Parts: sequence; C-alpha cells; structure tokens
Amino acid sequence: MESCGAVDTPRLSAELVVELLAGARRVAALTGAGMSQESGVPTFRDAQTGLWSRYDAAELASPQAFRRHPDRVFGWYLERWRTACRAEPHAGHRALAALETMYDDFLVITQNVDGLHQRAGSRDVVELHGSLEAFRCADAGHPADPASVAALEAPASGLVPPPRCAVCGSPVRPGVVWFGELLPQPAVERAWHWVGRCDVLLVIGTSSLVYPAAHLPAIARAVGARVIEINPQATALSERADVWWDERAGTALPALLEHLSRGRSA
Ligand code: BV8
Repeated sequence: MESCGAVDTPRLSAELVVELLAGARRVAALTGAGMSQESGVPTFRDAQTGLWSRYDAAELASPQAFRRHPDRVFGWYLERWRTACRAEPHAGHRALAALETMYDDFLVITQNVDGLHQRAGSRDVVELHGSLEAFRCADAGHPADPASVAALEAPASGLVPPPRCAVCGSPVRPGVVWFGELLPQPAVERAWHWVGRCDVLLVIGTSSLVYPAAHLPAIARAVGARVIEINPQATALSERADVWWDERAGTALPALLEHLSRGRSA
C-alpha cells in the first residue's frame, strides 16, 4: 500500500483523498478536539486561558481532580458546557453530515463531548468520551436535570460547588469519561466493530495521543482499510496513515464533499 502521506511527502490535494473515498462502501470518521477548533471550542492542546490558564486540561479531567478540587473541576466543566452551547457547528461539521448521506454505511466516532456533530445533522454518532450535556451524580449515576445545572451562577472565581443529587445526595459530575476511567462499553463495541469492517477511516483533528481511541487507526489498517488523516499539524499518526492531508477540517471537508458530489453527478 503506497504510503503517500508521510510527513516528508508533498502536501496532498482533495483529489487523492477523493480517489480513496470514491470506491469506499463503509466509511468511519474519528474526530478529536481539532474538529471543533474552528467553532471556537478550545482543543486540549491549546493552552488554557483566563481562569484556567494555570491548569493542564488533562489534570482537571480526572476523578482525582474532582475529589480533591470539586468546585474547580465542576466550574471548569460548567464553563466548557456553556462555551459548547454558544458554539455553532462549522462547514466541516456540516460537510461530514452531508457525507453521511452519500454512503450506505457511515459512522462518526468522536472523542469530543460538545455535541457539535449532532447539531450539524450527523445522525449516527458514537461519543467515545461521553457528553457535556449528560450531568449525573458521582455515586450512582442518577441523571441530573441539565436545566438546573444551566441555571447555576458562576462567580468571578469560576469555582462552582457541584450541586447534590436529588435522589442520593452525592455530588453531580459531568457525564464525560475522565482519564483513568473506562469508556462506555456500548460505544467501544460499536466503534471497534465498525472500524474493524470499514474501507476508509478518516481521522480528523486529533493528536492521536489518547488511548484507547488512538488505537482505532491500527485496527483499520489491520483489516486493510485506508487511513486518511486531516490535520494541519503532523501527529503521532501521520507517518502511519496512508494519507496525511495537512489542512484544517473546516476547509478540507467541504472541499472533499464538493469533489465527491461532482464525481457522483458526472
Ligand atoms: C482508559 C473527555 C482504561 C473529558 C477525554 C494511567 C492511568 C490510567 C490511564 C492511563 C494511564 N496512562 C495512560 C492511560 C490511558 C489514558 C491515556 O490515553 N492517556 C494519555 C494522555 C497517554 N486513557 C484513559 O485514561 C482512558 N481510559 O484507558 O481506561 C484504564 C482505566 C484505569 C487504568 C488504566 C486504564 C480515558 C481517556 C478519555 C479521557 N477523556 N475527554 C473531557 O473532555 O474533559 S480525552 C480528551 O483529551 C479528549 O476527549 C481527547 O480525546 C483528548 C485530547 O485529544 P484530541 O482530541 O486529539 O485533542 P488535542 O487537543 O490533543 O489535539 C487536537 C488536534 O487537532 C491537534 O493535533 C491539532 O493539530 C488539531 N487541530 C487543531 N485545529 C484543527 C485541527 N485539526 C483539524 N482542523 C483544525 N482546524
């Protein structure tokens, strides 16, 4: 399999990627924080700003941090949820939703927790790392009412004491998967099963550093699927992908959709 996407080869155009996608039947798209960057949602690699500038995102996204500093962690998630609610899906999200309609089998597998794929119209989305929408209690997983969480005041410090569960009284936490926590089994089973039978895996806007999600491209390659990376920066995956398209998601995906649509109508 020619590897024409290694970091030392010339930049690639949509045509080459279209060629690989044109003959595909079953396509999966694995997305990361870079997919939402053009919607104004900071990535994990972006330096934290404002109140959170002195904390590393990965340190805040853990059960230990929530136990030790519940007000800080809950306040961070409340602000991130509000940022995600204010954000709008961009042309790349919408192009991915349109691509879904062009294939019999198309699945978006996202590491993101912001819900932007669904708001852009993607109908089949697997959320490997949960969702900012799904607040639940820490002890028993009782769902918390998002409206009551949305109504919480955030002081200038950004520190918000987690509300207590109405059923069991334990602290309410975000419904995301923290570092050191297991991913939801149904999401893992669906994603791993799908990628193990796909023809093409698009890997969009992820540093490919967080496992087990970062293992998916190896599963695709092992079954002979083509792995196409869309990322303006080289990553841990770039040299192993069949194609690295060093372009932003908001530019690459609409171009891809345009080329594929033109090819189908020709
Ligand atoms: C697990 C939800 C089994 C929360 C997230 C020690 C103890 C325990 C576990 C581990 C350990 N050591 C290693 C592990 C495994 C660990 C892991 O992988 N750690 C890494 C850091 C090495 N994984 C886990 O803990 C997972 N669980 O393994 O359970 C277990 C259990 C106990 C003990 C052992 C094993 C759980 C991982 C899930 C964590 N939760 N999110 C929240 O959001 O707050 S991860 C979170 O960070 C994101 O969801 C995402 O997955 C990750 C950030 O990665 P990216 O999405 O790639 O974003 P990033 O900022 O890194 O990169 C952005 C990219 O976009 C860049 O490449 C950039 O160039 C590009 N980009 C920028 N702009 C654009 C763009 N691309 C396109 N267009 C643009 N415009």
